[in-house]
Amino acid sequence: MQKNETVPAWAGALAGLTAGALALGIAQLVAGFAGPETFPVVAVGDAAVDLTPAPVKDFAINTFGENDKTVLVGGVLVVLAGIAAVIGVLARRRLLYGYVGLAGFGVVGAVAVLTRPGAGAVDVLPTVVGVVCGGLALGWLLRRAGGGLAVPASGTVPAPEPGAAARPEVSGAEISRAEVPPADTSRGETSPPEVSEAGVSGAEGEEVGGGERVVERPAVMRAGGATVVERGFDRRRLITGVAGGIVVAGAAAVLGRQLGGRRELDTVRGNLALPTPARPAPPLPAGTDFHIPGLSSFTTKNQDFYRVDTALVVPQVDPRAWTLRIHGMVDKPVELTYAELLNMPLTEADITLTCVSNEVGGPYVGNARWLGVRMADVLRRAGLQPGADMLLSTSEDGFTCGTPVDVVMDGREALFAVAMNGEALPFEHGFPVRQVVPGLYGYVSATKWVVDVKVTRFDRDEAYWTPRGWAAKAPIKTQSRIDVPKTGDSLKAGRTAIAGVAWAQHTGVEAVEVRVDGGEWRQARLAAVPGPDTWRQWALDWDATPGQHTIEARTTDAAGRTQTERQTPPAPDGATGWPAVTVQVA
Ligand SMILES: Nc1nc2c(c(=O)[nH]1)N[C@H]1C(S)=C(S)[C@@H](COP(=O)(O)O)O[C@H]1N2
Ligand SMILES: [Mo]
Repeated sequence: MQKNETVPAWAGALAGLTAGALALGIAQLVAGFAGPETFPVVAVGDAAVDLTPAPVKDFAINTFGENDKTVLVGGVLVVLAGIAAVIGVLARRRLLYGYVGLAGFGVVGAVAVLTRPGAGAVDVLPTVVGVVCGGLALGWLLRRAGGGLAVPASGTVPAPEPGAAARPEVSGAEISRAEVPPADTSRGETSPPEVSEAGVSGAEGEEVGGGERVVERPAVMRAGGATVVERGFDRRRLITGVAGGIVVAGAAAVLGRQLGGRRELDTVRGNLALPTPARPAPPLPAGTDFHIPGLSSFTTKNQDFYRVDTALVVPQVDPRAWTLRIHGMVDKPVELTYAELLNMPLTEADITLTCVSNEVGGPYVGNARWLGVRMADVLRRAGLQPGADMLLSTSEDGFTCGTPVDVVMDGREALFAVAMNGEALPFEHGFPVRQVVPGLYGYVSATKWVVDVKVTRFDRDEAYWTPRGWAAKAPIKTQSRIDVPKTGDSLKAGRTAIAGVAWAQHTGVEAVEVRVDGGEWRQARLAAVPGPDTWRQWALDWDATPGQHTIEARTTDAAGRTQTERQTPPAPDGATGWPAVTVQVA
């Protein structure tokens, strides 16, 4: 069958490259679930390493050193790109050639994956899905570049049928008035179109094999009563298609890498053996928890712990590659690996973390048992210079906290924490290392995924939230929260519990008082606490009488300061006011 190639070679190459990129992107995405070793490029690279004669290998290692893997994968990609371009050029002639080429790709990839140690049949999934998507993309792009278009014999274009599948002859071509340049139609009328019965039957016969034609002059074929005009090369539609394909390929690859990295780090995190602390926390005293239904438990489970950060995707930090750098106004800068950090004496402590954005009565507060190295120990290694008053800590994703030096050095359990409630930090809570400083709001102290601490001065440096309208220094304000009953609850008249939590970190909660409908303040009973750095449960029995009632609470800290009644919003340095709930009693 005669083929007219008007899609230029460069366009075919571009379509081939895009299809190849899409195949790899999708393969990477599927490999994100199936495991990084199932990504065909890696498998081919590994196989190539195994098949390479020793002298060549030695040459590569000597020449490229630690980069030899990168060079190898880069080499595989360059070869793949070249082949993909050739496949695209050939596919202009017959799409089938393109499919055969891509299938060849797939076979090589699949063989490489399957011959890796421990491979199973499902490991070919990334390769297969990738190649299929690449094939679909190739056909779609070449059709876009020069596809057919159905027009009735009169030469006018039918309106699009929404949702209706196009006839096989025009599959892939968009039937729309706007898509037909007026010149095309007139050209089709002035120069008698080629009417080719053979072409029609050929097209039908080749449908499965992908025999779409790409012809130069608009050709008209009669097919099933409709007339098909095949247009010439359409550069704009090719380029937009290529751009779309590249975007999808890139997004799939990035997502796949994210998923894959997460999977691998899950294993690393799960296999970490946490050292026993040099200073273990004593067992919790009896009676830290009243176990009243609806009352926050003394220790917040990791999966229930509030999460606040600026990270759109949770940073994936490999503890094997992690280091912590202490520099700035220090005698000698220090850089610690994860193993070195774990070799230092570890401290365990119960600490309640609070977010400055927490409204009165809000959920952004939680209490956990943290394990970590005292920040003071690490800082003393570096040697703090006089005049330094700020620790500017930076997370792996660039977030920063500014923490007062005197607070961290005053003996409290300010930690570079590695574990939370007996397990390595969850990714969301800063794995592998985060800061926890009792008494300071999270945004000025609790850097997750911390990698760098610059010892500096508040008059020289600014942390992330400071130019955004939040105070540079922000000790946690004494607060209380009523957990039961909740606003809007309907209660039965009679004895009922009013209970909640209260906090005054690093000072301690001395008293919580409760009043109903603005009446007398009554002392709540307080649960036990291990120290001054955690919240404290409180409870009071109340003889509820029918009607609507408002319950308020207020906390007094161990220094005798009662939380203020004055209501202020969270910005710039934490909300104030008494918590209140309103309930109906029947
Ligand atoms: N890297 C990083 N660390 C961060 C933040 C952040 O946005 N990025 N937010 C801080 C804030 S505002 C709070 S309140 C605490 C919350 O810690 P959590 O998510 O573990 O509860 O983390 C702090 N550490
Ligand atoms: Mo926060």
